[in-house]
Amino acid sequence: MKRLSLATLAQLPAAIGRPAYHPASIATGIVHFGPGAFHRAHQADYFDRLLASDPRWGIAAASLRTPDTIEALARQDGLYSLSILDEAPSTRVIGAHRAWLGPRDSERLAALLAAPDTHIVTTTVTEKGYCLDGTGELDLGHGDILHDIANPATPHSVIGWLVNALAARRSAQLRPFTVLCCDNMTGNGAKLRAAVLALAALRDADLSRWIADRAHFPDTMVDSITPASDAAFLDQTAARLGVVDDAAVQREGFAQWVIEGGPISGEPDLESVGVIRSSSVAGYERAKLRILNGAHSTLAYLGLALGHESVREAMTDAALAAFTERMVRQDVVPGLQRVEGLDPGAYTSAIFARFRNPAICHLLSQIAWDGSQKLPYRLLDTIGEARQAGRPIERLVVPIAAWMAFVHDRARSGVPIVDPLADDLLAAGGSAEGLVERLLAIRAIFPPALATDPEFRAAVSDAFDALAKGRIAELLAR
Ligand code: CS2
Repeated sequence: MKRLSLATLAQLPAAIGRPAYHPASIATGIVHFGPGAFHRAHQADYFDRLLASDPRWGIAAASLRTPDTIEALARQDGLYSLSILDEAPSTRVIGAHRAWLGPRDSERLAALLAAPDTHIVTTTVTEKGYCLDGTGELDLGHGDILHDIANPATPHSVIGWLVNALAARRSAQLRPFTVLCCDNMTGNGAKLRAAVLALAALRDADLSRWIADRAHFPDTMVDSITPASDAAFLDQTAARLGVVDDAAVQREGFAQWVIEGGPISGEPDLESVGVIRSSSVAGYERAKLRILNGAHSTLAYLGLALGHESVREAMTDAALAAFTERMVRQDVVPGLQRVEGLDPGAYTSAIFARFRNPAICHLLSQIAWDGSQKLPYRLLDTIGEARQAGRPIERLVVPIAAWMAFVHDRARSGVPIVDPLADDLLAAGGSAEGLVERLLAIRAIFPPALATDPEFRAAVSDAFDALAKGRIAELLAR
């Protein structure tokens, strides 16, 4: 079978959408770090629609670690298909990527980051890619950061790349680019900015001040359920397109991108393609992380324990679905601040409806990855605030205990855990005796105030014991 490329684009079936611009004639205005499925299905979709009216916003995609996606894009002239899986499914080809840079293309990447036409840098490197410690600040003991301090011109981390590129722009008397962090972290832009300033300050205090004064790192909220592209999906896509597409992605119809504040001069008009510019991104971000992602992680750890594979399957388990929804409505929503234009009740209902989308098979095991990085934003912040305000936590501790039981199960069975702290987790999770205390002692996950709170400790231990004794139904009835 032939492959998707500029040469085969014209042969695709009529039902497949294609770029409304000529991919070879667009300019590069965006550099993106981490071209995984979420970027290709979300930000690239917005830029693809923008390119129909403004050819300045092609993307250069950089992957600092894994070359697979980059190689697939290279084989396909940067083209890939996006399938929207909803009541009326559709597939269209995206041609927004104009450069694809792997771990060996450092010089080209540095040149693109320093180019006058590069106005925006976007990132989806997952929570762990920012090298932050348990308090959300740059971890100066992280191997990549130690490397970047010693070798500023050949960085390993995205933080090092941003500092180096901003230094080059300052030397060339160019404006800094705007950095849009698109990962699921509370205050994502502010955290990335603080990390960049911290590393820049170690190199040159004036550089750090220049970045602080001139560069923008708005907070963003990104949302669209994007299951990983497995072999079965790639086969179905090839059948639909009539050509092979190794970089194909799928997502639900719903997508949202909220960016803090208005655009500054020179930035693309993202509002024209549906991006929301808001002064209350923090509120949107918190609601999304705590309701959608918090419920996702809850369904993942409890659902896997109950033998379910996907979110939609877990949602057919009446006890599990009802427990998760009760936890969100009664324990998560009361802790959220009011956000203009966002009704938490209706928002929650819409999210649970999305989880039931029969066209999407989103694996719980995918959501269970990187629990150590996700739980703080998704559940522990809610629990910490609930304790301070005297709200109940008896339901909120159940997913935390379920994550601990998941770690224990993996440690006993020898099935690897996908998590940057996997070694620490497996070491702590071997024996059930004292496991809760050992995991609570990991400072990169549990803030001291929570880890030493007797009521929280007792509630987690109690829920973990119940899970260990197979009394999951009792917990779900809470
Ligand atoms: C999921 C998210 O994998 C996960 O942990 O919770 O990727 C989720 O699907 C997205 O944040 C939805 O916007």
